Amino acid sequence: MDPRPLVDIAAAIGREAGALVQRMRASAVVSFDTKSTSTDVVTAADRASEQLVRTRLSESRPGEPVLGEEEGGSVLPGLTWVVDPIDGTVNYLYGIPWYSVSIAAQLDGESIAGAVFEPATGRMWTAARGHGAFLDGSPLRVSAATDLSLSLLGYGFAYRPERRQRQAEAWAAMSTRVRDMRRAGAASLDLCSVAAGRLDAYAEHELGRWDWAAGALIAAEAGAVVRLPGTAPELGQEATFAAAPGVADAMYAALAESGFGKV
Ligand code: LIP
Repeated sequence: MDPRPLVDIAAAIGREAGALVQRMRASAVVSFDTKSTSTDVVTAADRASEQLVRTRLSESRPGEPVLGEEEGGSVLPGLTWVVDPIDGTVNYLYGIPWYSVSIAAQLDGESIAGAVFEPATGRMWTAARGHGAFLDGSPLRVSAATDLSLSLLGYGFAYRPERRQRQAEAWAAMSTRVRDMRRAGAASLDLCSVAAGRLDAYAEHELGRWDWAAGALIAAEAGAVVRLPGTAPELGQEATFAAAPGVADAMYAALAESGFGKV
């Protein structure tokens, strides 16, 4: 299957859904509910975005299953669309312009096409498996970093307070191992940042498939070493990891030594 037409579909729908969430952000008080904890929010825009994406996919790819953060679903054998209607919802709620609409096509659970759209800037990140990664059509390549102590690490926190305390201890231990650290709040864009060399590495626990499905493919197609949940046992079963190849082994080992795998 040539994945490139699927990228075009994901990008077109992502751009339309992004325009919707941008209009909602600009024109209305953002109402929200909470999910797993009082800080795990979902806005009316999240729900409206996912409904639009589902409608457009049913029109362009009738009968293909969709797994979305707000309405659920399953990854089935064959092709499944994986959707995060707003990745970086807290940023969106606070008006911080670092959030995305992330849409991926997965074949038997593996991403083959992905588009991550930034509504606030209009930037479009894309990748098709085996065909490279792009930002607004320009090729992406990870950084040439080779020295862990001069690397920039992206990270994140889970929503549950008791786990955040343990994660903070691991991040504190990492802070003396790297140049610096960034917590930007949108996993899909953190993974795209690794693809663009804006981060040398990124790691986080408890991401949903919708958080990483497109961004991890973009990072991998840009040359990153990518370890998805269940494939990085030293970092914990729920860990997502991506890094420039020159620092990947050292970063992975440092995260394990810092207790990242035991939080
Ligand atoms: C978010 C991720 C972020 C993580 C947040 C949250 P959402 O996804 O993109 O990396 O730290 O806890 O999971 O909920 O905004 O789609």
